[in-house]
Amino acid sequence: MSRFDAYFLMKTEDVGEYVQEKLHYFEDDAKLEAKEIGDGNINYVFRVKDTKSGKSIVVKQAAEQLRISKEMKLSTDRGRIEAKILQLQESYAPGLVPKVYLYDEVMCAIIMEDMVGYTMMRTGLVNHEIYPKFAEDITTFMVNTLLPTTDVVMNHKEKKELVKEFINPDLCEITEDLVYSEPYIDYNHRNNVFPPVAEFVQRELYEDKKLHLEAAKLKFDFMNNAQALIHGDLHTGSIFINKEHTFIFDPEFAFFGPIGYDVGNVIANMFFTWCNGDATIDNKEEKEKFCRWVLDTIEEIVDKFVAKFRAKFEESVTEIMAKREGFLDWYLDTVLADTAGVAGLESIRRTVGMANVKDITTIPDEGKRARAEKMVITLAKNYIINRDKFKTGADYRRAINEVIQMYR
Ligand code: SR1
Ligand code: MG
Repeated sequence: MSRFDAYFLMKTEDVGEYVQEKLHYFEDDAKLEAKEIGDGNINYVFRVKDTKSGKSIVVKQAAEQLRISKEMKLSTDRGRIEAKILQLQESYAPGLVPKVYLYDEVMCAIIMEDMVGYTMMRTGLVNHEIYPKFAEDITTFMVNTLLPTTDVVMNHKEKKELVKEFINPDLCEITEDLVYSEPYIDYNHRNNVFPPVAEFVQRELYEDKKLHLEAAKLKFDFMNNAQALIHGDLHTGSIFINKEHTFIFDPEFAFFGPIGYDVGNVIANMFFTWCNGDATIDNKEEKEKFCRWVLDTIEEIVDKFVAKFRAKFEESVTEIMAKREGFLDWYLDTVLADTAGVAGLESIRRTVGMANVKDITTIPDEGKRARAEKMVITLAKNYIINRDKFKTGADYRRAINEVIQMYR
């Protein structure tokens, strides 16, 4: 009998003993220290370190109540989904996700590789760090993990089996509410609207019926387009990075959904970074350098994604009808339209919805923050309404430059 034979929410003082019981990773005489390092909205994340050898490991435990709101409850099955998808992603994109050492169904905990020497990307970006390899790594990750799980490549029966395993109703419901609905109609009264932009939000989001219709269409795409096994929450808080390499983690929102959901999330979150740099860097050259890198990266992400997607499609397509002339162009066009639509929805929800981002909320000057929020929302509406027109990195750059000019 062990005290870890029945679920309870661990505290820092439990985690060392827990790891020693479950895994032969540290020596028996290791001097273990644990620290809670999670800053997400949902789970508890501990780093356990042996002060004698310097080795460390991470334990992520799913609680029934969310950190962001004790009233929100979620099935702890998300831990199983996360452990399973991390193992699958490791096989498709080796080295780009942390290694899973163990998933414990009883404690709903994953024991995984500690990404030592890496920083959470959002934190690094808010400190205006530049990551030259990011566009390369993130596009490799997306293309290599997404395309192989589509019907273009995967055997259809095998894919249907995986769809069953990755049914993720509780976490999908969060996205359906927080991303696709509440930013337009605040029916749960949990939007966080920055008071200086309240009138703007009222007019531009709550009263724009044309926008509501487009958000509704995209919501039904999210719910019904089981295109690929997506990460489901690919923002800069789900990435650990340094100047040489990138790790993508935290895929607990994974399910079979539209590829554009992941790509759009990355693009939207990079523009929050631009807003932060533009509003908070005092030194002119430094600001120009950082902001230019962000825009170059957005452009590169789109173009590299398209190029790698085309190449991998050609090399790995197995489905007989998907090999017909013109299919790849049509298929990629739908992915790119979803990408722009989701970039818009993610931009809006992180600005006015329940789960905001530090890039925007830490802008200390009220006027600059309000300007940033208006820019994000204006750009986002363009992405959503004109989503069929965003096909290249240059299309994004043009739209971003237009909005920058508009708010000069
Ligand atoms: C209630 S959870 C709020 C948000 O945090 C996660 O990272 C997801 O993005 C979710 O929408
Ligand atoms: Mg997360």
